[in-house]
Amino acid sequence: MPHTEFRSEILRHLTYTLGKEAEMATRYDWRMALSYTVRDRITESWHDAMRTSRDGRMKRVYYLSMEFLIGRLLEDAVVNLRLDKQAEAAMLDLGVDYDAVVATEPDAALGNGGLGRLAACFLESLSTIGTPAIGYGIRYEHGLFRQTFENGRQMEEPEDWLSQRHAWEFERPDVAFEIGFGGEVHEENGRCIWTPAEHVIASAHDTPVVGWQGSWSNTLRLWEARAAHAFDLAAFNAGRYVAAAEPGTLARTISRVLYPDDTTEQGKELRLKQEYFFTAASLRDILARFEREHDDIALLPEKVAIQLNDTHPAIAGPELVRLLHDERGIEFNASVDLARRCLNYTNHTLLPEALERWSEGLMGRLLPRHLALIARIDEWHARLNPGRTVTALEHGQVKMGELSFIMANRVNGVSALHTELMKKTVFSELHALHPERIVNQTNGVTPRRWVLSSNPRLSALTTDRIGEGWVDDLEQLSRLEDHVDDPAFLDAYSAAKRANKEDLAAWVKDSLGEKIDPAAMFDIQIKRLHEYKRQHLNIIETVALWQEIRDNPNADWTPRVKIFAGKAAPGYVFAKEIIHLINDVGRVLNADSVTSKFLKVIYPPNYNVTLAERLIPAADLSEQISTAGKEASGTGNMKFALNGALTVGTLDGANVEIRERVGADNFFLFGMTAEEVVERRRVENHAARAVADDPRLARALEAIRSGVFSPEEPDRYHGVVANVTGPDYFLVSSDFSDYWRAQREVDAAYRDTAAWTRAAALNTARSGWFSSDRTIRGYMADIWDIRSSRAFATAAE
Ligand code: 6GP
Repeated sequence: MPHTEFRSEILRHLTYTLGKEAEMATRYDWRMALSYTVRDRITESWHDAMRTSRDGRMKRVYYLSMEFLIGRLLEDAVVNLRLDKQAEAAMLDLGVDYDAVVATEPDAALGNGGLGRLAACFLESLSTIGTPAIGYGIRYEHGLFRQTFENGRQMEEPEDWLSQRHAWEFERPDVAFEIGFGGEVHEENGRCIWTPAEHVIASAHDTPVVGWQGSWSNTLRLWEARAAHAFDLAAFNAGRYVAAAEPGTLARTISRVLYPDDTTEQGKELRLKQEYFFTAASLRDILARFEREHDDIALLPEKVAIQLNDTHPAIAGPELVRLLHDERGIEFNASVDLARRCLNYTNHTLLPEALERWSEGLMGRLLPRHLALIARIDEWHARLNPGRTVTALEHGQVKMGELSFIMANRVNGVSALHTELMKKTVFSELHALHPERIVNQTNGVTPRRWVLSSNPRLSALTTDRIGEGWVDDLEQLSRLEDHVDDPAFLDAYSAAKRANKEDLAAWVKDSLGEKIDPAAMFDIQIKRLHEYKRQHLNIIETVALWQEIRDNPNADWTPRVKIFAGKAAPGYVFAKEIIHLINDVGRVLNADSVTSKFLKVIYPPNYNVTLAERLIPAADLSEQISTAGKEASGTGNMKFALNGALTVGTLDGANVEIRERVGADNFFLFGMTAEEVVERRRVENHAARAVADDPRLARALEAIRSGVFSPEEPDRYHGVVANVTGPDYFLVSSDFSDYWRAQREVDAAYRDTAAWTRAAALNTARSGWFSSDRTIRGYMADIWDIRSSRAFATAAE
């Protein structure tokens, strides 16, 4: 379609949907008009996809997740529909700056980190592959908090992406379910009847998720909580206006905020309510759809594959049993069997504090029927597996990991190492009982967002050399290997990287006022703040390097810019101290006239998907330095490798697989293995010994301890230093020397520009396996048992 037609559609939406005159339209108006125009293009393929799934009675994937970290949607949709040229030309014709308009879209942060972003990549890949799927989650009014810094300290402000209209969603007031809490259970004619004390309405909002080339779209269905009776008229008439609105306010609390924590259980009743709320609504929706299309409930496992994204929707097990047994009268064992054959569980972390547990008291109060069903599920499981007892209910607690495992057809880890550790540690007993149940599906990322749209320069170069088949068949990137000894290709590759770095430098100057040199190595660590991710190892090494440069300022240092970004959970004091320390160190180093030409520290606030899209294409070095055995997989590590950053990393999570693929020569390995970590912890005073053995580490820690970076409060970092020199559970001190060594190898390697560029290009060429399309195909084959999708249909033709 010519862009003139596109332009008139934009104008039509501006006039009739937004009710604005072109002369008076703001950037917001233009963005909305453009978004509606693009959305119209998705809607047809979306309807086609739904009709095809319905008419073909196709099996569907239901991805239940508390988090979908979708970020901005406009550019992604434009790129997937290949409308970029038209959209830009149309906006130009209208005298509107396309990029500025795109930049006004709020970043939808309905998630914390890896788990939520993975869910978003999966939905996009499911659409690209053409597999019928619905993502179910919560339509949080406030996404992840907005981070600012006040004198280097993290401050949290509420995020309010919905203060503007959300252009992509369709409200479905008619798709609503009543979700109950509390109350009583009684028996009638041998059947259990649960009479909840309280009800909340879950009402649906649908966002189409378009795949590559727009040929298939799936749905993201998010539930909003409303009161069953929003308004107390009697109270209002009595003049009690606030009290009159209370029922509505209380109910809405459930979908009000995203819990700002990705690894620790929030022992909050509200959290359990949120979990049940969205899980129960989704299951009812799933059964209603199934019953519209089929009349034999025995077909359920053939037609419905439910994926539980971590344990947050684990209540799905007992809830599905309740819907089948209590509400549909299916015999208990048959109900459990049916439910179990539909359900699958992905584990995303082995950190003990993140494995959800609820007290029996709370569960009994909020979900009395479910508590009883969990006990019966335990009995059922024990009967089938006599002799050994692993139960979900234990010592007055409901263990959601065990419950998910017992109720799942398949349980998966997210990298090879993580899956093996799952078998050996948290789920060793259940694994012994069900050795076929645990499978691995190493994570992946969508190349449409993480290369094509965010790194247009690299994309154009790649397409120029190998054609554009790589976009939905990422392993084709391997064909770039034929070019890595072609100087013209290497020049172009490094020119693209350099231009991305210049863009980033300009943005840093504009937004933070700091000047950074695009010729310096851009060394980036971006992720949630956590001790296991060891941002403190990185900043301590930075301090040690700064000290050496000061000792010897005339040496030929390799210039570096250390870039950090990430949020700490508001209640995680230690993580917030690390942020503060990084900012304090940055303040001193960036002002040091002797060293700052060699070393700077930059920490842009409010890390989100949009910022990641800006930073990753400009990275030279990717920091993946977690304590081995702790990072389940990582997905940022994959995005960096694809975009031609070399990794400095430990043998943890998917780093292991990245290194295997890109080659040991193109990866800077350091640190203890997961097994060595366990051994090292047993060594008495391991941290003190490490500090005694490494004068550089000792000196850096002493500077931090004595207030060199916090003269206004010299003992500010006593706690941090005491931790790293004392218990040091995450082995920062023990891994320091080897990290230092690896970093100096990085310095030397960076100086050989040609060799570095070749290694970077090899990272791109060999990372094609890390596409979420490959991951989704793995789930389809090993977990969901789905062989019919548009992709398969085409292959069969
Ligand atoms: C994260 C893991 O920490 C990360 O390693 C992995 O790549 C990602 O999940 C996707 O699998 N875990 C979470 O975000 C989380 O909240 C409960 O785990």
